[in-house]
Amino acid sequence: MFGTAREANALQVFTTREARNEYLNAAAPVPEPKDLPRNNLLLWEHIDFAGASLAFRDGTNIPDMRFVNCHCRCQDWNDRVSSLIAPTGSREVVFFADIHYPGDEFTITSGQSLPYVGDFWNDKISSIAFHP
Ligand SMILES: [Ca+2]
Repeated sequence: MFGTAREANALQVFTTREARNEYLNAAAPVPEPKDLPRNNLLLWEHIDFAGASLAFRDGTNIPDMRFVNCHCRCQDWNDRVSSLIAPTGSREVVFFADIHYPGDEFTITSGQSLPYVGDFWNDKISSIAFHP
């Protein structure tokens, strides 16, 4: 698809897929959702902060994502999260692949946002803990 006649009118021509992706990521970063409480941990079920979402107060450990209280209803968020934003506090947030904090884990720093948690972690988070 690269180097075709159609690209004669293109504003930008790329010789490799990597170069194109790098340009697109720099030119049009995924906008973060606005007007959200940034002192909360925010989770979404789809990439790019789309679909159903959850907000947790900074410091709220979640030992079992199968049972999340939301608007007085228990929801199953196990193996469901695809994008997230860490609260802008001083804590690190640790995500675990299994309930009650065992298994694989990854840590993000305060205020960090992930439009996509990546292929390995997509639909995999089962518990969440805040570093003191
Ligand atoms: Ca899991």
